[in-house]
Amino acid sequence: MVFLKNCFLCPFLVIIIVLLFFFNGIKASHEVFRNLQSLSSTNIIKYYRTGYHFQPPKHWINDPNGPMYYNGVYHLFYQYNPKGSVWGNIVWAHSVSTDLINWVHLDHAIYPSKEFDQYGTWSGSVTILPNNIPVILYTGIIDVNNTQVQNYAIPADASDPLLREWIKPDENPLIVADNSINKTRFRDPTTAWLGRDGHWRMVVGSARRHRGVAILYRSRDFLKWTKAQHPLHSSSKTGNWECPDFFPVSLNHTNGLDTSVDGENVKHVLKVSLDDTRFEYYTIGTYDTKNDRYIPDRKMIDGWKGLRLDYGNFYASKTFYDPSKNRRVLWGWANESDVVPKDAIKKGWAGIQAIPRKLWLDPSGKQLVQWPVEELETLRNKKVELRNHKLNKGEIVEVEGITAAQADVEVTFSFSSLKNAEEFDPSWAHLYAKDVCAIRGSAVQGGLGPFGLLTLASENLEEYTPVFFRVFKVKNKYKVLMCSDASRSSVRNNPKMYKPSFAGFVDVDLSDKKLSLRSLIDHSVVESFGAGGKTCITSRVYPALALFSDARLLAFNNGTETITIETLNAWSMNKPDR
Ligand code: DQQ
Repeated sequence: MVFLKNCFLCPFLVIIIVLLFFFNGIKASHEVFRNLQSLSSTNIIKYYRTGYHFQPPKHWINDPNGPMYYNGVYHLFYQYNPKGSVWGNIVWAHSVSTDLINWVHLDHAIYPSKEFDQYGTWSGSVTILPNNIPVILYTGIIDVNNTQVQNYAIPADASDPLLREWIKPDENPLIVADNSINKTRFRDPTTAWLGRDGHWRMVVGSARRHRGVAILYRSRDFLKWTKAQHPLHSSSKTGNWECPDFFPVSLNHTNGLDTSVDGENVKHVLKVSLDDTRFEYYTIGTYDTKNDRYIPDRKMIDGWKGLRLDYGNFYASKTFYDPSKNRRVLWGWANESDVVPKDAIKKGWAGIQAIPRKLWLDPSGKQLVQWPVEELETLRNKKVELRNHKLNKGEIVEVEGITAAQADVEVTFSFSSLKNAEEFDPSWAHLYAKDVCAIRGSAVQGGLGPFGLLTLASENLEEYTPVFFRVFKVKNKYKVLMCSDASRSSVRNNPKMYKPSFAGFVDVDLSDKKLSLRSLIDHSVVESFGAGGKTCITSRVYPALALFSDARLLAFNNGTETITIETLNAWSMNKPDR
């Protein structure tokens, strides 16, 4: 910090950080390796497979598609390569569950078979019509140039409790791009919502040059769709919008709302996935139903620096309304960080889904809050606790007695004063949180923090993934940084492995002088929820030493202010039965 003050190299540092950000090793979700995409793996490497996160027995997965609750069963479809461990040959794989935890894998629901999808069946959503028939809207690829159209599919037999077979009627494609639309950036239809005029609406992600666009369509009968004169929303310089998600949230309570709800005490959320950088952002705003436009609230940042559902490996996410528990549930794809295709082929699989999360509007109206679905707690097994444990500067404490490689840990830290918070260097003002975390990591001693957990740590701390807070002073206010830092997560010598210092700021009231953290640790994933789910970060990591029973879990403090672990509860997590 002293070094950074009056530093003539700082402008160059900032440029380097910005360049690193855009050329960060994260490749487009579906980088195409034609020679590898049908290379089936015979050997499945077990040590990075997760214990309780969703993943099929082998091969590549990406976006969650069309999640829904229908007649007592949860359905999760997802982009899947049945032939290999890199992106390609994409079908809609289909799994069902009655509790969001135990899943049964069924036959693929949708796969290329017709002229209107013969080159690909890409992402989309489900809408349950008022006659209780679920309809899938998905993107079909119709030629080698990746021309995209929007199609629909319906259950062959809606009385089959598992909806095993889906048919693609002859009216397809439902929507083709008109001349104003870039046909290769026209995909991922949302769940449709019903307006008060009795017409359906849905949006398709797209881009006009470098302006991200949510193209709005309307339909009376769900079959004939007409493009509205204006998009629902667009934003300059954000590039192609993938997997848009548009839904209402309540200003009064944490329950979810059905996608068609609007009116008093309701705000709307638009989330988009940015093709250019592989992260997502969302805004909260008003849905002007008269003009069919979405208007983000004044203080929302509608672009790269906007709010994120998750500041880590999390992409192409999608929510659905779960009427059985009156909640809105979010699914997101936690992509791999070992970005070399060779690694995926060696593993025999790639990609997992993050734990489904309940999501609602924070009472401030300024952001969303997320929390793992309560069903996850049924997997909690052996529990260990710490109470009122003090951590002075440089101290660590081990959380012993649980399976640290497959665990759920909830901790509340407290401190007696904010006066030791370090100054936030003004030259960081334009940096992303993750760049600040890269400069002020867990090993850099601070004032109030860094303190937090060392997850997936090896015997002699050669490897660890710290998840921690650091409190800064900015004028008379405080700024809380939360990091999930993969930079020391593996001693494996793979220069292509992506080991970012993921981070987000936490908008939290510190008047009670407490900060809470929950981390779901599962072999190659650490999924963390700061301050009750205000800031969420998922890291994918590949330890070489901290595997299975060799992994350790610790709490640490590397700041001058003494930190108290008020409560720490940690559980070994069971594997779901199925
Ligand atoms: N993945 C799908 C596309 C979507 C992208 C293809 C996002 O529909 O835009 O697998 O990861």
